[in-house]
Amino acid sequence: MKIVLATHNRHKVEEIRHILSDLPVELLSLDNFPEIGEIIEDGDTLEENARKKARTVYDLIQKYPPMAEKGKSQNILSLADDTGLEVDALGGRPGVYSARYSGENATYRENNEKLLGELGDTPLEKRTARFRCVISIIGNGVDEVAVGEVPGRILSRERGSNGFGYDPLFLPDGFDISYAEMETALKNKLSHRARALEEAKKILKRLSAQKTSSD
Ligand code: ITT
Repeated sequence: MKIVLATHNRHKVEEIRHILSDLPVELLSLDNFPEIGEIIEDGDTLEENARKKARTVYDLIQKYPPMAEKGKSQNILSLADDTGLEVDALGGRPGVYSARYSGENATYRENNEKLLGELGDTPLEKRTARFRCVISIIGNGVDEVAVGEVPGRILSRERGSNGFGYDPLFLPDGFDISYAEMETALKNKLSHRARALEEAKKILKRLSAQKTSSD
């Protein structure tokens, strides 16, 4: 079975590759399909966006010459995630708008600065938040969703330089280091994406068993 990771975010590709490395599947990324450009994420929910990304990529690769040969695309799935940071003191924002919180094409730094500004001097105990990751898996007759969440708090200054996005501001519950202060292997073990991918793995194992029994 082949799985195309429907994301242009190289940090995500690395995380997902690492976490799925024990599955007997071939992982392809959008680097294998250079014609596929940015996909507009205009859904109202993380699930809508994840499904749109996975569906768009799945439909486009059907037309891609090597895949369009009869039968080749039967064995392929597309997997996308959409992730949001939900901050309780901000009524759940930025949530589905996490990528463009401070405007279209915002940098990670600009988004983090906006978050710090909006939270102002809110005390740490009231800076509760969660990362929520929704994964969509689309294939021939397949449309599945897996979800993973990690609760935590938003720090009052950036800490650490690993990871990406809001990692330097996120203190997961049960830890006194931010996501960005963690070794990659630790973040990959406990993150929202890791949790969603564990669920996704169960789905992929079930699909692969069904496929084998119908071959
Ligand atoms: P794709 O849509 O191409 O997959 P993206 O970077 O747009 O990549 P999302 O829409 O899923 O990713 O994520 C929205 C934003 O949430 C993203 O720009 C980051 O700022 C942040 N984000 C996502 N996953 C994160 C993580 O593991 N750690 C920190 N921030 C994250």
